[in-house]
Amino acid sequence: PLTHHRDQLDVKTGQTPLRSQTLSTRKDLYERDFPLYRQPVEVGCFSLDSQRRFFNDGRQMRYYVEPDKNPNFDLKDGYKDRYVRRDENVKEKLDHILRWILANKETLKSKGTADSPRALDVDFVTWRGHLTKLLTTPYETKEGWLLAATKFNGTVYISEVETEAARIEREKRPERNKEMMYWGYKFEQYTCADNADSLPDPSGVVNTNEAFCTVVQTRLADHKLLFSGEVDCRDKDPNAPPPPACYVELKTSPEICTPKQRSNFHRFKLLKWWAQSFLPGVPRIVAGFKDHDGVVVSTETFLVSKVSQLIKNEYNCWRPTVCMNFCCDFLSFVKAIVTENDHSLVYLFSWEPYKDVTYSVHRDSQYSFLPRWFIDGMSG
Ligand code: 0WD
Ligand code: CA
Repeated sequence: PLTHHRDQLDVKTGQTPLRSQTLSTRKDLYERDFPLYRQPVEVGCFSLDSQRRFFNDGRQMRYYVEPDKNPNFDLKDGYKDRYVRRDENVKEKLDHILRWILANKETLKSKGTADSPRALDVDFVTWRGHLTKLLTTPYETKEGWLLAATKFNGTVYISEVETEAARIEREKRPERNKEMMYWGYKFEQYTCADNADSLPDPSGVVNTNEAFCTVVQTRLADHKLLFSGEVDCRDKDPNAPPPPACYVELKTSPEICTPKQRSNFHRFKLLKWWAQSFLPGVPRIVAGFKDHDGVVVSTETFLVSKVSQLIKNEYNCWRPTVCMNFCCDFLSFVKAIVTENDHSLVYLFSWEPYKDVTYSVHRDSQYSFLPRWFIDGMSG
């Protein structure tokens, strides 16, 4: 299945190795039938409170309240005096997911074999956001990525490592940029209520430590996946379909005024929005379109299942099948490389635009990310 890896000749033997050591990201290699992607099933959820403390429940769930079609939401409101920002210097890696796995290990563990006594019945554990980056890789021209992979009890854990370029960008982020990051959270506050029968409270504090995350299980071709993603809110109708079908993703985007802007929105932004929501099976995206002054002046609902039709007439556009086939082949590539079961061993996969995916191996390094409490907790 790994036919398009670049074959490298071994310098010493002059032979082509059994499998090649890099993976191409060229779009045309992934233009084939859509791979099997099983309907994602929610197997649990967790919450992070205002102090970023973990709870194995849905206490941070919020409820979608449909805004006016032409609202007047001032996203700048509260930035100076009602904003508590999560500390981005704290690298949480997979910790919250690992906590959730530990809390639910008895229901998750498969029967096991003599080789691996009580393993999870999945091939990969990761964040949804990491998979989103993989899906969009064949179309990405600006930002590369680093993904650390470790095999433990037969499951490969994948955790992102911040690239040097991303760290530099983050540290020199201009003030205007920081404020615009707040705008997205402020839009959530205008459209989400804490209870099914209450209303949004735009006079409150925006605290980005708070999060509600779904944990889903699914399969991409022969890869069994368990991943978690942050969910903005759910349909407040108690008769709405069960999760993840009742979830709603909220987004903001600059107002579209010209055909060129519409085309760019379809070609670049909808790719990221589609990939992020398609993965966990979130069916609906509600977009707030904002003017230059940070005021949401219109809203629009996008059905994830209709996005591919929406972009069909766009010249030189992205294709869902390329995204999914690349992700699938990347996971096969990882399976072929990450063979040693060792919690202190990290295979670091790296990618830069216009290059192939490569990897390096690191033992007991700064990259090790499975904490002691997880290793011990899973063995006990
Ligand atoms: O360690 C890391 N490198 C990362 C950790 C990178 C990305 C996320 N995280 C963790 C955080 O614990 C967070 O609670 O991921 C959680 C969210 O995971 P996800 O759903 O897999 O991430 P993603 O799909 O990229 O983002 C979903 C939402 C974002 O909403 P928009 O509409 O902007 O896509 O999660 C928020 C943001 O609101 N978000 C984050 N929250 C905390 N830490 C982060 C982050 N690094 N990135 C996005
Ligand atoms: Ca969002």
